[in-house]
Amino acid sequence: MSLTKSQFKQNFKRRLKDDLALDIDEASYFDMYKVLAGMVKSAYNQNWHHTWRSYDQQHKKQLYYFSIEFLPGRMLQSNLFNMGWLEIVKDGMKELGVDFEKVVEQENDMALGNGGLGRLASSFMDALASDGYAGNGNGIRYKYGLFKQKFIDGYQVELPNNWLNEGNVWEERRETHSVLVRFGGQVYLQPKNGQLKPVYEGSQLVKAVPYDTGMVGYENGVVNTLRLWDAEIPEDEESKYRTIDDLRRVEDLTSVLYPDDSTEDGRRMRIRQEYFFVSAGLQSILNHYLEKYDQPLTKLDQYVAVHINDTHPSMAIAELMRLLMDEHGLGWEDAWQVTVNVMSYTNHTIMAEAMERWDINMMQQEVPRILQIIQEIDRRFVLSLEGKYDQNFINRTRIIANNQVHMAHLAIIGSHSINGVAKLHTELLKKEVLHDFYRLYPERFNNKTNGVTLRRWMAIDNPRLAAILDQEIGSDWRKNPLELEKLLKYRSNNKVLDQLIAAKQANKRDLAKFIKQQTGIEVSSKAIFDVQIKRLHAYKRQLLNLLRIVKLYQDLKANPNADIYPRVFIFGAKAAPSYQYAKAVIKCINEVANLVNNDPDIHDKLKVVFLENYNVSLADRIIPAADVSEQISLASKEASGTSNMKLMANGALTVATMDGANIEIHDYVGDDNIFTFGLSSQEVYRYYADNSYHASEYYENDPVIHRVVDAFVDGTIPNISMEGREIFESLVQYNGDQFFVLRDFESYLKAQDKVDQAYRNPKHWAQMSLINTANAGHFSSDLTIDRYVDDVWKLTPNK
Ligand code: GPW
Repeated sequence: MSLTKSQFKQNFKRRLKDDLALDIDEASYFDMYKVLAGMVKSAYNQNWHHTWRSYDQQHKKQLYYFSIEFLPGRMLQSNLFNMGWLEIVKDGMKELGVDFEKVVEQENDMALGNGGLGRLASSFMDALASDGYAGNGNGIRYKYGLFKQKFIDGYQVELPNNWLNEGNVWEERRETHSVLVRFGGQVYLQPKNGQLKPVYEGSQLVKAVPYDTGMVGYENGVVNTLRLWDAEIPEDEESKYRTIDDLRRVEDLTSVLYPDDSTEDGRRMRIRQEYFFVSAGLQSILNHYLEKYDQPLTKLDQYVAVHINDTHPSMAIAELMRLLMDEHGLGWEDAWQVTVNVMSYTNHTIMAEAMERWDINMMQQEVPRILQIIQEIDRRFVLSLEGKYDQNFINRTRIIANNQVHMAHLAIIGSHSINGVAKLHTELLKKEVLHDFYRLYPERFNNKTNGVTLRRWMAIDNPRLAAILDQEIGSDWRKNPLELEKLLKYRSNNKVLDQLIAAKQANKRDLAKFIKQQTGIEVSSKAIFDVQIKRLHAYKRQLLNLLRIVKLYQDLKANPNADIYPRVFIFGAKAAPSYQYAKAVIKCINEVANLVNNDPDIHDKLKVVFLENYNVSLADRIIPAADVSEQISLASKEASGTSNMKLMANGALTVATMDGANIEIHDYVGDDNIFTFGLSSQEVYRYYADNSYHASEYYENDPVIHRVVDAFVDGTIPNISMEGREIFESLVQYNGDQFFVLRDFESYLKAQDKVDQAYRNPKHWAQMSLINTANAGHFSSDLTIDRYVDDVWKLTPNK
């Protein structure tokens, strides 16, 4: 896909004319975006075609990554970059007098995910293609992506995210690959040719239409497929859709992404969504396998791996059983063996409330045949344990209990591999949360620490840093991330350290400008840019950060000359619309921001900036400019975290609890290049065991905590009477402070004091920062994918 600058300029102008009948000076930025994206797509379509043809011809084993969320963000720059065109296009646009950034900004984020889980799925798509593996995505083409967040009077307001309204240049509707998915009705089993076959009454068929998007590998000619499904009424079933309700239930299947992160609100529509994309995906996999690979289904596991990203796609286990038995005539034992060998499962949380359990009656109504099969899996599972394990053990591990279907149990029993997403997380799964299953299937458990797309977060988003790296260690780190370690040689090289300082300064100036534009707030790029970007959740403890800001404010009010290094606190976070506590925290952060930013006593010492609508493209802007990365979840609660990795790669220093992947970051960079604090996960578990944590004691006995917590109810922070009360109560009520905010407060303050001191020595700070960047290669999703490929999916790379 080679292209020279003059070719690009010529083609671009010609296509503006051919496609839109416009000269460059008549075209809007949106016109230019569409034309440029169109050029990109026609250029990779050849390779896309090649890629799938070569998989089919070689009968290559293919992975299908099933995920109810994908979060690629904007794709124009990443596609250009992966094709090796980005620099040429940037230069060419400049010569044409076009502001390239404005063109880039025309693209709506593809925001079909909530947070880390969805972003991980997309970074895996990039890594699979870039490492040259046959790995495809399977998901839902939501009409509305994750809601747009606005702040009105400091409150979060959710607006619909109609990302498709101006069309989506990247996708391709593949009508001929449509399949039918059955919902509802009654199902009976009838003997037929020596097998029991289902007979359906009163069920409804929905047409699933795939929309495919090319997943372009980095400079290797590979283009894999992300297949997202839309729901339509089948042409010859129209007579069965009589009521508005019937119509709506089909529309709803793909209309909106559920905005809950880590909690399950147990909605009927969600079950239908899950079954919809799982059934459609598996049908299309089997159709393709039978047609193109022409092998018996008993060998499916040699050619197909299906990965389920958390439990949302776990009905895939029962659906594959159904297809193999009902549609293709396999017996239970054969089908089960194939299914377990094909399926693998990643768990992303230890929090019980985030574990999906579906009401059995709801499943009976929506997916009766699937429930039947799950009941049979459960029956056989129980049978296999009887006599070997006691009744309690069986009741704890079986899939169906108390009229609920426990989806994680289904996922574990039906998969050959179960992994956590960071070392600690996997250990906790084995020792605590899934211990019973670990006893049953120790060989199935393995760890796969998450990774991130360093090419996006460093090479594309932080060109100033990338230029320094290229000059000093060469540009191979893009393909081989561990090359970043070569940077360690320069840890005492003043020239390099100065360049790093200058690059960070310039990035901070860019962000400061953006902040001014978005919020009107003036921030100094000389201050420490202290960043916490992630979903708003109690366990992630944005409140801990906020309590410290309130303390600094009180300190400065009491002593305006207090020696505090100027700091800008930058937040980005959405709260699930139904999550009242999280929304109260947002309101409080916004009101503290108002208070602090407008108090003349504070000068420039503290600024608090809560940027609206945190999403991938906002992360693209914030991350290169961060000095400090807040990773302060209560130990044991954050399965991995991934913003910690992106931020360290960009040279931010981490303030970290020993949680999730922070522990591994700490292991790589060493104690001196990270600021750790807080309880360990063992200490947290000990508190649980003896029930000995009482937050009120910290409130009563620690005068600093007392004063800070009181600020939420004594009028210090204006306009938060309800929300301040809610936060206050959540902390001090009996058995309050579920996430040990007050317990970790003092230790957090100490860690932050060290940050404050360390930042005063710019050279030393730059050195620590360099060490973080140099170690970030370990957290590349390319390497994570290599480990999945070797241990779990057993794929071979493409030539
Ligand atoms: F609850 N994660 C997420 F486990 O973003 F399903 N959404 C979710 O619904 C869940 C987990 C679920 C996150 C984890 O909280 C984070 O620690 C992890 O880094 C990320 O998934 C990717 O593994």
